[in-house]
Amino acid sequence: MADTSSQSVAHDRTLDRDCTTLSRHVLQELQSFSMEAQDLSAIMNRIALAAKLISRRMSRAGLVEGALGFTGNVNVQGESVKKMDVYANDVFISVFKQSGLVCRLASEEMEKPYYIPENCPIGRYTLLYDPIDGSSNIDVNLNLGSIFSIRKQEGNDIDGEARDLLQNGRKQIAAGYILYGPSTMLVYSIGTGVHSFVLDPSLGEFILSSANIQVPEHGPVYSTNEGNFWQWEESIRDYIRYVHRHEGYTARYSGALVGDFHRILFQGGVFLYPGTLRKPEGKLRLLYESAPLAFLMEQAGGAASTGDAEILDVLPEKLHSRAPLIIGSKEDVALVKSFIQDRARESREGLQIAR
Ligand code: P6P
Repeated sequence: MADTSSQSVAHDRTLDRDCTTLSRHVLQELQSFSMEAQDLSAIMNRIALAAKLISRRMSRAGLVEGALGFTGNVNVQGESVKKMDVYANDVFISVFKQSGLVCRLASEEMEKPYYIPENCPIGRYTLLYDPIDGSSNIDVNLNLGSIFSIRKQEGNDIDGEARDLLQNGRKQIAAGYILYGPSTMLVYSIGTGVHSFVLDPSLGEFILSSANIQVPEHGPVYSTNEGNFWQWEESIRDYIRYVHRHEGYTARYSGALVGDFHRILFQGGVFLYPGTLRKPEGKLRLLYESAPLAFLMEQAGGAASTGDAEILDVLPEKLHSRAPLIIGSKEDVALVKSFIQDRARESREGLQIAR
């Protein structure tokens, strides 16, 4: 007969929490043991393994050969590739080998999708990912992330061009990120809310830490690289001048999207990477950076916009398409958009709104 004393109940709760691993949580959320539910649970479990492998290498980066610094190559984005970028990219490929789950992987680091032979065509899932987001932080031991998105393959992709991926973000069936910070956290959604897990190194498991995270309607943080001020549209400058002149705002910018996003998810506010003179479409990639984070933010009750359209409605023209990103609390995203709309109305009607 189980002891029902309060101490024992508390013990049971702690035990149950320690057993709420990522793979179990997926099945709990789906309330199903169907093949599809089992597939998704298995996919998340393998993503967790990738996170553990990357986290382990990062935690010893200063001590092991070949972990820090550049490879000397430039990727399809025109960015210098870090050794950790390559390692993390390969980790995500390796964890899905012999899985029968994921046939294709589309990565920031690879010009074309990678096909895992033994998993095609049986594997009907595609992983889209940024293996290391914010890799400029690795050499100075600051927070980094990995971003992932899961889609189901549509059609047979005969020519290997993966054209079925060029659909909007509402086609995602799961999305999330790993934050490599003081602790390693994994945050994900399969469309039933946003949930966070913390890696317990003593167990080697990600354990549920927060369920059904809701972003505050408004928050004090605005997160952007103000060094680009001279390259921005007037509307964005209007917004920045507004937060400079009004109390209650604070600037936070880490150089790694995942860390800035994570702060806003929990504390509220807005992250923006607008278009610039050099990059009118902005810097962030739609399919494996903005769309997965927009999926999460909408699930958490927030908003994600290009300034003109919701991120999840944007159709990518190609695998590595970029889009301006304004993401965070509903009120704060709306405030940024109001400056964009004011300027648009002004130019349409030849007005000069007093500021
Ligand atoms: P900038 C990292 O390279 C990244 O893709 C995001 O993680 C980050 O938010 C952004 O670029 C930083 O770009 O131009 O401010 O250095």
